[in-house]
Amino acid sequence: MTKTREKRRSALRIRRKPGYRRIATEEAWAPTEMLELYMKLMAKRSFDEPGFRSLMGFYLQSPSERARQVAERLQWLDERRIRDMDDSGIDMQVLALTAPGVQIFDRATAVSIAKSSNDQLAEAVRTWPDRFTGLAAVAPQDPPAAAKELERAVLKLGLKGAVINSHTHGEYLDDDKFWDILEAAEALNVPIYLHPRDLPRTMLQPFVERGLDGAIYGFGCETGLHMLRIIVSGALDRFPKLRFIIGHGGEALPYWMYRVDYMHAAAVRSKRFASAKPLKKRPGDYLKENIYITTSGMAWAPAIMFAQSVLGVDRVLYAMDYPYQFTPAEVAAMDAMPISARAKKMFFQSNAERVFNL
Ligand code: 1DF
Ligand code: MN
Repeated sequence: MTKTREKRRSALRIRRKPGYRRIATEEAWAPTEMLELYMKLMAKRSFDEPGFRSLMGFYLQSPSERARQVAERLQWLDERRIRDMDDSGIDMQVLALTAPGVQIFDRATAVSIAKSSNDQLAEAVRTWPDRFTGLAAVAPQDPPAAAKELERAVLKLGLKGAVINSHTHGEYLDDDKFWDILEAAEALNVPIYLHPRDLPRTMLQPFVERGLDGAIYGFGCETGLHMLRIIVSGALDRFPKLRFIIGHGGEALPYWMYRVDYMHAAAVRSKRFASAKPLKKRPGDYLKENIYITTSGMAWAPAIMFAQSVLGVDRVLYAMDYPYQFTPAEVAAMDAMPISARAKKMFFQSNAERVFNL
């Protein structure tokens, strides 16, 4: 580390040896070819994906300096990224293909870009094994191919799970046509990181009218909904060992847990909602037993401590959401959280080691 970097880091009071490794678990990257394909799609007038245009149009086409920097950093899978990690006290990143990943593409393109991006990610992990690890991209557009790719990525490439960027062309993983993927993840004993993306057309309008369709609120609503759909569908009764990870403080679900449990039981009892079906456990039990949450974009001690108190300190993991929220100062704030040294090591290090089998 150069003198100025060392100074910058100490000005932020990020301790060099805090007594744990800081593992950031929702860190985004993008192959240049994929961003080029995004640009090509957006150049087509017939490409009718307003949510995607709102999101990726900003990062790839706006003159904003922040957008330009994010787009550039997404493509760094080398020393430049490691320098940012050093500056912010991050020892290791769990990398995932940025949203919406391959899920915006047609089936053939999605299958092919998932493979090539997993190969590139695995190459970076091989080069810097103590700094990078990663999750496999898969194409839900082709569930059997996605299951096979997950198997290849885990068994041959050493990746640690799958990332699925929420809906695929407006469809959700609770639909049993996607269950090849859930079955493969359970059999391989790897987690699925359910990450937000641009809203489907069916949800977009009321959010976009007030600029709420992005990470400010829309992402959380849609991804929380997706996770809850999976829970109430019974998918986790079918795949009881399957583990999901959701970011952003659990997309508000821990806060909702009491009400969801109450209302789900009431709905099943009263038969008022034909599609509310009985489950083996309460919805909140799946949240506590099948789901882990991360703190991407939610570096806020009260929310984190609340989640730890309802889910358990073993289920809440640190994430930064680099480069979208490259905020070195949050690391110092998280170091200073008023929780025990043991809980802090679990938060930054050992939960991630266990969940991702590092
Ligand atoms: C944003 C946020 C974009 C997250 C992301 O991927 C993303 C954003 C396109 O702020 O526009 O992953 N996020 O996870 O909060
Ligand atoms: Mn993210």
